[in-house]
Amino acid sequence: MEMREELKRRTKAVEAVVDSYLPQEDGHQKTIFEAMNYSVRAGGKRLRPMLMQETYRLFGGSGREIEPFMAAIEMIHTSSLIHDDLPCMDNDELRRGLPTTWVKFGYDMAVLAGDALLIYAIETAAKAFRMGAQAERIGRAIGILAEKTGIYGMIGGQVVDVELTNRTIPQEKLDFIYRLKTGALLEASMMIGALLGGADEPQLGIVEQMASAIGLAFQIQDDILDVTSTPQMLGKPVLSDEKNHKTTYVTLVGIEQAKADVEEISARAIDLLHQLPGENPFLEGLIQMLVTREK
Ligand code: GRG
Repeated sequence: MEMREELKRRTKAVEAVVDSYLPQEDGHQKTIFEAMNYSVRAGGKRLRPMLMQETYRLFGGSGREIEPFMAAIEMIHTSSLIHDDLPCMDNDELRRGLPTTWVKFGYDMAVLAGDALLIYAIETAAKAFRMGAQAERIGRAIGILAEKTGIYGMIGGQVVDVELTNRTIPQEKLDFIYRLKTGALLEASMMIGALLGGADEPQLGIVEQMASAIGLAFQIQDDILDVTSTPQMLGKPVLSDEKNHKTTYVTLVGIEQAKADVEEISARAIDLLHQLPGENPFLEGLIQMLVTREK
């Protein structure tokens, strides 16, 4: 399989699914629809819905009830990016090569667009109840989505990250931030794919550990790229961690050790993948590509 070509093809297919769940841009509240759609359609790797769908396929899933969840996870991810870019957080003006939502629509509308996407994601995921006979699994998947997004997941991680800005963070706290802020949504993506694909409890546990390792390797690679890449390549400013006086994995252990750790952690993720039944060579290739990515 030519991974790059296949990745392009599957990214397009995932994008079509996500797009089909976005709101129509009419009515008195049209501005919020425009801000939501602008932010989701700005591009991005569509990694979370893709990991969700591929994990679903790994467990033999072949229905359509996964699709509203694919859209929902991308909406939640986008809502977090909108809020992360705000002047009160990272104060970034460029994201995915385009003006950030607050630059384009104003601070007030960007706050609302983030809020709107967050709750519209749940409204969207609930549409799965009308599509499949797995009501119990769908209910549980919505629970996972909320938990991994909220105070015990991404938002919890962001809170510690914001609180510790301008301070030196010990490794143990940095691991906590990465596990929650970045890892939790990847865990939700892969766990929901596994759950709706038919995984049992022990398998779900392995998927959670695998996704957590992918999240950690992914975030460390993000730190590496912030130092080694270019704005053209990333579609956002580089050296933003330094600008924001942030402790990162790279500032703690140095660039060479960070690169070695990415390799080791991603090998652990692949080992866990091999413990699961079924085969999905594309998923394996995707995990490899993610952690060696250049953007
Ligand atoms: C409103 C739900 C909500 C949350 C607010 C701001 C915040 C709390 C959380 C920030 C979480 C965050 C931005 C974590 C960083 C995760 C990360 C590495 C993002 C980049 O992901 P990519 O590379 O981006 O997948 P693309 O653009 O490809 O989609």
